[in-house]
Amino acid sequence: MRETTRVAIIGAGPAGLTLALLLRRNGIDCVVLERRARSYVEQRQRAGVLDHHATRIFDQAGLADEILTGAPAETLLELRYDGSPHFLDVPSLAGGRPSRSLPQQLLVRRLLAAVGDVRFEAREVALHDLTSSRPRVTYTDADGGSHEIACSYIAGCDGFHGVSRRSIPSAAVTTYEFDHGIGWLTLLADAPPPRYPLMAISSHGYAAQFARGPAASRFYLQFFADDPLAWPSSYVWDQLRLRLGDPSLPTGTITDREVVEMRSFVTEPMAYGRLHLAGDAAHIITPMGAKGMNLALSDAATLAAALIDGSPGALEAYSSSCLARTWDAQEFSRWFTEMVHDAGIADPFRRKLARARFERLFRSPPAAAAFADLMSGTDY
Ligand code: RFL
Repeated sequence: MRETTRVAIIGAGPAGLTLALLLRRNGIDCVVLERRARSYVEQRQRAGVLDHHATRIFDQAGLADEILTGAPAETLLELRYDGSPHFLDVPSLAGGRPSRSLPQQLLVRRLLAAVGDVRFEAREVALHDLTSSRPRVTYTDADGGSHEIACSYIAGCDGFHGVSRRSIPSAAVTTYEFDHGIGWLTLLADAPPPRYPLMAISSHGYAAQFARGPAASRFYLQFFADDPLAWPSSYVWDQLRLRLGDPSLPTGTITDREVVEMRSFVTEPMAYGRLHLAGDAAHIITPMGAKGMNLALSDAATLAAALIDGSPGALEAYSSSCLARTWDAQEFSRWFTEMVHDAGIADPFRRKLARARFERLFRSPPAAAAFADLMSGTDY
């Protein structure tokens, strides 16, 4: 089957769906191809915070009711150091710019409902003629039918393992990779969430606890040499109690366990011919600072604005404006990563630096304001 559209979007994650929604609401025709089934996409649990910059994307597009309803504004952030609590009022420090708590799977469900038509279970997606004025996408549907879509632009929103970035000749891009040398066990548990997002720094290693709805928590636990997926639940809870400095931490059924290796990756430029990459397809970042999903949404909004504008200049500026924001977030995430993990490393000099970095946040109002500005999402 052959058809035409203005924009072919590969991937129905936060980036692809936000792009599709913004384009369709502005009268631009697009087709969204997703490799997975709808039920899988709707249930994939990952991020939980929309920073203020990302919430503004939906506000400014008149989509706040559809997308943000009921998502509570974040208030305080707790940084616990060796069991001793310290609080930062991030929204106030950032000049009244609160982030909102919205689990990624709920955001994706709302986006799917607002976007409407998405083609799930699209297999063997392939991109063709990217440097021509009429690129094409081919794919096979769930029943084995072959399809070809001719379009003006392709948006590669298919995540880090997708096909879009791999369709660019390697000589046309530069990639930057960094392994932070840190691993986390991440858990979802039916355990009461903390009152405020909680990050705990200790010589036993980093731990954190965040709300995932009214009765569930996501926990993070840094691991060192052994395989944390083999840890018995009793050991997991012992370690959480120790590092969070909370001997009476309420436990619950662990519903999911995953290992996260802290890696960063950036592709430059984020475009090749008529293909534009957005979100994890172009860059990944450590979860410190919670910027992954937010960068994906910001890319989508920038790309939508350029496609709506339609001028060659707007599309040419897409990559550099997204990369500036991406590197800013990478630097913040690395800075934050060192601050909360270096208390557990062998090097005493770096342990002292990390402690000084932490204390500066509570001694210096401009330092706290700069931190809060980055947490809330810089408005550029
Ligand atoms: P996604 O969400 O990976 O979506 C890409 C979509 O493309 C589909 N796809 C294909 N479709 C068609 N053809 C192909 N060949 C395809 N290949 C792939 C996939 O099935 C998928 O539906 O990318 P997107 O839209 O760029 O969004 C990025 C975010 O999902 C990601 O940055 C965040 O989840 C990262 N992340 C976090 N970000 C935050 O902002 N705050 C957090 O607290 C946070 N926590 C996390 C995270 C990521 C995690 N994992 C597992 C990677 C916690 C975890 C555990």
